[in-house]
Amino acid sequence: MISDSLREVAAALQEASRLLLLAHVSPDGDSLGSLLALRQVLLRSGKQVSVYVPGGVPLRYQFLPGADTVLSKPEQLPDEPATIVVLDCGEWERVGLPADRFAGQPIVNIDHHRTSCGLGQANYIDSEAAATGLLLLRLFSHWEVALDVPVATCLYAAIASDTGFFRYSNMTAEVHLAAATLLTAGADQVQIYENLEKKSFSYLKALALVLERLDAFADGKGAYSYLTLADLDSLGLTNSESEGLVNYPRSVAGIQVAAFLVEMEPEVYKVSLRSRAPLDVSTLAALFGGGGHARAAGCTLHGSIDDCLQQLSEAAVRMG
Ligand SMILES: [Mn+2]
Repeated sequence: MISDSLREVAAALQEASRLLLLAHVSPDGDSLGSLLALRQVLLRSGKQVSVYVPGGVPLRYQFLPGADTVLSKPEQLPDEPATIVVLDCGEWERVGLPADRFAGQPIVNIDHHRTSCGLGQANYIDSEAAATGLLLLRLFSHWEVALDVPVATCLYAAIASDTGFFRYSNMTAEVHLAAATLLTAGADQVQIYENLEKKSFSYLKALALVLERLDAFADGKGAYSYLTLADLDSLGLTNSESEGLVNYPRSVAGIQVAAFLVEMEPEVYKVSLRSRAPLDVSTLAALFGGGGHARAAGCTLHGSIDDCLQQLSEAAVRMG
């Protein structure tokens, strides 16, 4: 069954001849796999397609077909008006470009974040879906796209990333069926796994520090760790490479909430939140202007690390 919103998005994309695909800052496997899968499919139907990822594609995603074509600096963005497609993201603040830059241009939004309300004139938002890659697979099957190895690789990487390789609580039968479809189309699961799991020397050094700092917060209800700008500097790590470190506090037995804080600018921390039921971290993140899913969300906090932790602790305790 095809929803009306999927039909509308499909029509808006078909009408467009020039498109600019965008996702969110600190790109993850779902956003990059989705961008590059959609790029391939649109190119095949003769459209002009640009993909923009602020700061470029992190090393472990560079194997994705088309990763070398991604624009990484705002000055590289094409001047001609285009249909703007925002994937895996529902807020302009997370896109990393001012919304008014695209005033008057058609906007299409495809996302699975619970806090998304639709940035575009055509929006396909399904907060129950495990990954944006899964939404694209639905779109491609509506279009009866013949999946080839590059598209299957990008979508498999997207879905594998957002499900922790098919282990998280967002897993469903549809996701397993999608994985089977993509493997049948030629996605190489071993190659994808090895690339996505690649770690740099500096990442592992950062992990050592993160584990050393691991501690409890919110009266023992939560576990956290953090990295400061000084740490990133001395380790030679970019803040986007710290993605995934929240899984260590998350794995502590008996906690309900996990937080990982990374300092983006002096006294500005990006906070990744994870939870086990019943605590809903999208509600916790929303208290600080952030958003996400019940089990995974994020926000930004201002102040010293101690200030930020205190704000989080108090809010988490209040949530009962
Ligand atoms: Mn996603």
